Amino acid sequence: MSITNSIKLFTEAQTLFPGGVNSPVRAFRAVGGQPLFIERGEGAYLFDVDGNRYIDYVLSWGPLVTGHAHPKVVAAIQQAATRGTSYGAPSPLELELAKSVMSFMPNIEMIRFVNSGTEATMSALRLARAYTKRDKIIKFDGCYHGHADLLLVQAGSGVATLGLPDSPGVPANTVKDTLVADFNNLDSVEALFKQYPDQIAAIIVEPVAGNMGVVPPLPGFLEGLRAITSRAGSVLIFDEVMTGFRVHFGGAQALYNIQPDLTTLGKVIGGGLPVGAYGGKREIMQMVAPSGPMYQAGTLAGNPLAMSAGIAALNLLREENCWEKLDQAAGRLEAGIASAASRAGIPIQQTRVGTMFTTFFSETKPVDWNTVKVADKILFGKFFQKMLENGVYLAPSQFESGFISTMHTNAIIDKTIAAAAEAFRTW
Ligand code: HOZ
Repeated sequence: MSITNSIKLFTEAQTLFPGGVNSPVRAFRAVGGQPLFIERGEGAYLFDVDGNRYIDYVLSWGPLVTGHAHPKVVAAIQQAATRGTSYGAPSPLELELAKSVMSFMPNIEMIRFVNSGTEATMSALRLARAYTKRDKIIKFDGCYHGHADLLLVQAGSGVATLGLPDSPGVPANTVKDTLVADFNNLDSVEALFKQYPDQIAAIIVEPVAGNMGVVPPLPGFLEGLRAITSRAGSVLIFDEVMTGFRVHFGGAQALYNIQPDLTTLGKVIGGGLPVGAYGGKREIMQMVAPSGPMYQAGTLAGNPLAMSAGIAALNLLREENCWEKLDQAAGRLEAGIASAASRAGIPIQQTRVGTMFTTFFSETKPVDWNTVKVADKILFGKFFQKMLENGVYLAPSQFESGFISTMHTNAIIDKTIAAAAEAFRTW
């Protein structure tokens, strides 16, 4: 497999962009080799600039649940573009996407569209602080909620991938009210509420952790967070930027039947265009300007192209009634990789919830950051490279999630399983 053109482009990119990329995990630092430069995506496939084809399980880090360049999503974007690319004024498209999102997630009574998941989480936390008139927030070790200063504390995703001790440039004062608890450990949460009575504005959680690799919540964990926050008068925020429409079309809140106060979204609801959103209880959302005093704004918020792509993508999910098919395809992949590893005597922990999955090279069941970080990153890198050689594009980090789309047919899944078997056979 030649990647000559990617090599040339990466050499130049390193003179233009820090590390040659515009988002750190893309640089392949955790898996060796160098990033592939992509020419186009189609269905379940990515094509690089050297003409190599890969089955794609990154899917733009989650958004592309209907695959690359779905004709209906593309048509929606094309039609929208002919009517102008941004108005800086309300459009009917915003109402349509809002109502569509709410039909999948009825806990969202009011919503505000923003441009990224980072914007969504930082705004939701500002809102929770405004609503409760408290300053402290709790996040979980290994969870990642975007790169806003107040959340870059013991974060997953790129921060964990690069082994960074969080980020310089974040003033100590900005994070002095960010408390960290252990995922799946209610005692660690209770201890913080005991230590800071009446001071905690919110808990923000990835209800299925995806940014330390996929780590499902243990039974009772999310229920416990709901009970603790209700008792303490704190806001429970489900960060469903990744899990929304991914662990279930109604997100983790539908899958586990928990009612968060606020939800943050992104990825799938933009159909592959940049978007984010936060929403939830009307009483809380009415604090947002201009109906209330909590200020948050955005020039491109509610962008007509992003709204149109999101509407088309969610319509496809609704019309095709395809959850079962997606879930089965992901289950087939999960079982196939697990059995290929077991036949080769290679210990892995294969996790999956809905369409999100991770292969951990570990003998330890992943339940939190402590049990995740012991996974063998070198072996993951080896697996990643072997899969790539066999035409399968996985997330280039042990601490990320893989994703499936409606374009991943059983035949494509079986090819992936065969690639994994081949990788393990030649281990
Ligand atoms: N933080 C993103 C995934 N968890 C990575 C985004 C990217 O590198 O494109």
